[in-house]
Amino acid sequence: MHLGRTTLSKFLIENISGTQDGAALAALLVDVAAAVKAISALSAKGALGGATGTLDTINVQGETQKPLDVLSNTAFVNTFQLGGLVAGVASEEMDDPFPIQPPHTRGPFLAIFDPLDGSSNIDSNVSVGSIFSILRAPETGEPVLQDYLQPGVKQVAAGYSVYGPATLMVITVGNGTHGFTLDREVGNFILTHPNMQIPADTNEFAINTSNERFWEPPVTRYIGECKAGKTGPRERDFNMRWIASMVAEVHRIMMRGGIFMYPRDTKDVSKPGRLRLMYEANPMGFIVEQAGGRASTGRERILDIQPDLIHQRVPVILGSRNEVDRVVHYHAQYDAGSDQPYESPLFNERGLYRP
Ligand code: AFP
Repeated sequence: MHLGRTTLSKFLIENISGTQDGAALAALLVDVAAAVKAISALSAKGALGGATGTLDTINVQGETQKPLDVLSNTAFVNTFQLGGLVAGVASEEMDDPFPIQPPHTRGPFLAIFDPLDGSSNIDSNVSVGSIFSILRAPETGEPVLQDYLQPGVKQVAAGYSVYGPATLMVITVGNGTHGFTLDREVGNFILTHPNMQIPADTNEFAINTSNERFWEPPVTRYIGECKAGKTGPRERDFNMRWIASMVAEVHRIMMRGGIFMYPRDTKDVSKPGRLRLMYEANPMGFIVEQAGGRASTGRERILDIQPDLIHQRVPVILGSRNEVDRVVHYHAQYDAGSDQPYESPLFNERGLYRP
């Protein structure tokens, strides 16, 4: 069923072009869509387009790069460099932020992105995606590292794309979260999911349970209660998913609810989490909150974190607000040394946490 033929461009003109920097932001998001289309075409070619396999290069994360990682990064960097709407970019695939230099024109924004999220899934043809975050650039001059290190609440736009059977873009500019599907025949993104809302409750959790022995007690408690199902304190059965592509997990949650968890664990105590704040947790946190969900580290709202490093990692617990609130409550109880049963006075008879 087509919800009409509102294109991304028409949507942006109608919804943001009249706001501060709105016209420039709308143009920037159209540029992002162009990069997404290019990556979608590359991804769809698979091995025929040289997008699979492994390179002999290692990125700043210490991860072996895939050709599609590098091709996607190039697509975004070229788009931003030629678009004249950003003053600098930062990427999962680049050690340091990259200022836009003459003869290219600088613009009023900074773009921070994970050009290809879920790289471990490329060769197995499982959905991957891109994630982006847009911040305001300094009024004048070349941006320096500190200019990028803004908390998530400062984002002016964020979004992700999913390269699956269909290619989708889901974006927010702070007035709700909206989904667009690529009509490949004409090359337009069509508004198919206006005002997305995440159900407040869910029976579905997503976590990499191979890390269970490294979890903190509140996470072990929460997942244990989910696995106990009808016979346990939650008195209902849960389902589990783990795709290992954050974009695909988040999109499933946007469509039917759920809780996604990559919590702090003791597997590598030098890393407070696996996921990166600036180009995974912050943009996804903005998108999820704008759809009525929550995004927390378990101990604080992700969008409130003051970043220290461009590739900083954080714990991520996001999705259906009543479940995220419950996990946050369990962390608070644990940190306070309280061993109250889960039916704490804060939870009503249905076991839902009431602030
Ligand atoms: P890659 O892009 O290196 O595949 O990492 C993807 C990711 O950052 C995120 O998209 C997944 O949710 C998570 O890592 C999967 O991590 P595990 O491989 O440890 O399950």
